[in-house]
Amino acid sequence: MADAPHLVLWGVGTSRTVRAHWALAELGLTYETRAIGPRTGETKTAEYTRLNPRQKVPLLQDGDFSIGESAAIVAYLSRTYSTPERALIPEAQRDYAAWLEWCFFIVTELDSTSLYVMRRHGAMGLGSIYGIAPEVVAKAGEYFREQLRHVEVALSDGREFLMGERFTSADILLTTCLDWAIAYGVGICDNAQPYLARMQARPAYQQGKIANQPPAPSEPVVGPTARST
Ligand SMILES: N[C@@H](CCC(=O)N[C@@H](CS)C(=O)NCC(=O)O)C(=O)O
Repeated sequence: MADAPHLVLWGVGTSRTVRAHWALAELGLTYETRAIGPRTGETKTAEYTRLNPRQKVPLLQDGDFSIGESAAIVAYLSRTYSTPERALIPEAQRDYAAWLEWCFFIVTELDSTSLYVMRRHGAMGLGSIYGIAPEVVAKAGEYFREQLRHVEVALSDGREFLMGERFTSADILLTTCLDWAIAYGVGICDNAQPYLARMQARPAYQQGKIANQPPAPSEPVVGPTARST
């Protein structure tokens, strides 16, 4: 029998890291978590930079193999560890192509071009680093809504999952973007609401959310050594 895999997932606390935690739960895999977070300095250590020169989370180690990019991690896990009962990628050639299309669309249009632009340039997000730009944030929100039309059309036939009858990793990517959009006050289309509720009800979604929680901050120092600033 093959040895059990030694999986280590780096990263917690973001809408990208939760994708990997959720996929690991869907596939029933055991893994270790290195609970590092963005903008804590933890992605910039020499040890982590050797693993991921991009200094980003999430990153998965599988033995001596490492892979970054949340969508790629989820796809790798499914290709490597799926079983007939638990698979996140369709096999048939055209279904596979359609799955790829959804994954690229979600990570490029909904995530990077819309929601992440809002995060980068919002006063509550990373605006202090990348520049506060209210007009850009508003336009990115509008763009998200426009692009979401493709999802609205797909879901209009009452399908359970984005690709029809089978849950795939595209559902993981889309759900995390819908959660993110709601958190940013960008409305989502009406038929995405029951879809989102179905995804959030999945036990693996809930396990992934718990695993993605950052560790509680350590107790504040009290007494004579405490600093008040
Ligand atoms: N496209 C990448 C984005 C990864 C990314 O930007 N991660 C952010 C957190 S969401 C990060 O690690 N930032 C590093 C830092 O700011 O320290 C993915 O989906 O994995």
